[in-house]
Amino acid sequence: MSDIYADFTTRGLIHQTTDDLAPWLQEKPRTIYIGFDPTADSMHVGHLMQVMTLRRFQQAGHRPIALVGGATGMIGDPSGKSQERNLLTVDQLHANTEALKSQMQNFIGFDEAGGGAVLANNLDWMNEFSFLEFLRDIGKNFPVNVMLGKDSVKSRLEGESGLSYTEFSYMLLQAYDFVHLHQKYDCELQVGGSDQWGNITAGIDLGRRMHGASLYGMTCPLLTKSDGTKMGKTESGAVWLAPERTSPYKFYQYWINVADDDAGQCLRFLTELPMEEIVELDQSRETEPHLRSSQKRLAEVLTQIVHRQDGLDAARKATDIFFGSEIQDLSDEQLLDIFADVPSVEISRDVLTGGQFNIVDALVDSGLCSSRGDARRSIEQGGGYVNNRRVESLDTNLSEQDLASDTVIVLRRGKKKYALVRVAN
Ligand code: 545
Repeated sequence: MSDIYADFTTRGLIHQTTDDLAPWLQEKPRTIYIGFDPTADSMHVGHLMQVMTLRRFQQAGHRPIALVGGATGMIGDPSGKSQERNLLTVDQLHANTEALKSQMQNFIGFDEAGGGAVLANNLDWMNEFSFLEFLRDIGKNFPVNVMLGKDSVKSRLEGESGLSYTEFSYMLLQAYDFVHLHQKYDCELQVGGSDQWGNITAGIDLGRRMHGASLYGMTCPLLTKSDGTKMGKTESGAVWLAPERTSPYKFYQYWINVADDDAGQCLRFLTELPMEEIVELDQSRETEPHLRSSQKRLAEVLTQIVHRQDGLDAARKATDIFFGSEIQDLSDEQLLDIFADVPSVEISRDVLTGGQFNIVDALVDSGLCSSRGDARRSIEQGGGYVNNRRVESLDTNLSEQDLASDTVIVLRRGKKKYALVRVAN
């Protein structure tokens, strides 16, 4: 088996482990799990690292279990949270669970029947328990003083907001999952972000107390930017993995714009590129930073994994359009996504069908030119464009043929200043 532990180490993917896992992972295929609570209907960039970690285990010949926390999501993990969470409704949790399960399949080839990777939902076994049974069989194994020593609890008790009995109990549920997965699938290792250490070790203790089992734990560093802030956040919110929430183009652009200081870490933590290539890219950031080779490679490989080849093609096409390639065969949605931040002017369809909207007026009305004189000069100097095609004459009137999609015409002045003409329906 390939030395996956060595690969993790060189990539900086290991924060803490309970044991020296290197020989143990080399010895034979192991079963490993990571849990994801259905707090949303999609993962975002912050969770990408963990799914990629599961994938790495699978590619190295181990068996991953992706657990979606239909039960734990009902409660809410206090780890890393400074305040009590609001409970999600049962309907919401159900919808989120289904969405996450289908998203997981983009990353991991599940084949439980064939002895391969497993997609599990802890509601399936937690639903079987009565409260009394759980307290008697599981709760009895948890000394409260140990629970009070966990970071997730300690930091809450020290802070202002405290925590409810409900969230206090969360670690019992996650601990029991580990034991259940051990019994059912011989799962021996739980992985998570560094915030999960307390819950992982709670499961290890429970397994030993209940069954004398030897279980292992490993945490990864959390993905943060060099300035200490969270990776995967923009002004407009999180960068999601679901294309309905963050388009493949926006996703691609996020990586294209990653800071040089963060690119090395992203390449190591998130991609499957070999270390030799990553080291070359590190060098390229030093000697030829203007090429932005790291960012381009990151954007390419991550968009391809998350959005497949189709998504990558669409993202590239959109990027080319933004840099001036001719616009055709796009939808309103795609164009509005590419040109989300540019000014626009609305006209009625009659004006367009009547062929009365002169290009000079269009450039002024859309805000691209300050006056008709300015617009005329622009066109005469070859700096006026419709759908990235140069406007040859001042007499050009916009017509329905100029629609690049159902309702959008794209105007450009000079190299990069864009505006949209939108037809009101
Ligand atoms: C539940 C039951 C288990 C084992 C684990 C869990 C979930 C765990 C937890 N994990 C986080 C999480 O975030 C929401 C995901 C939405 C798609 O809360 N108690 O569920 C994050 N996790 C990945 C990493 C993490 C962690 O999914 O472990 O550290 C983030 O990097 O916060 O039996």
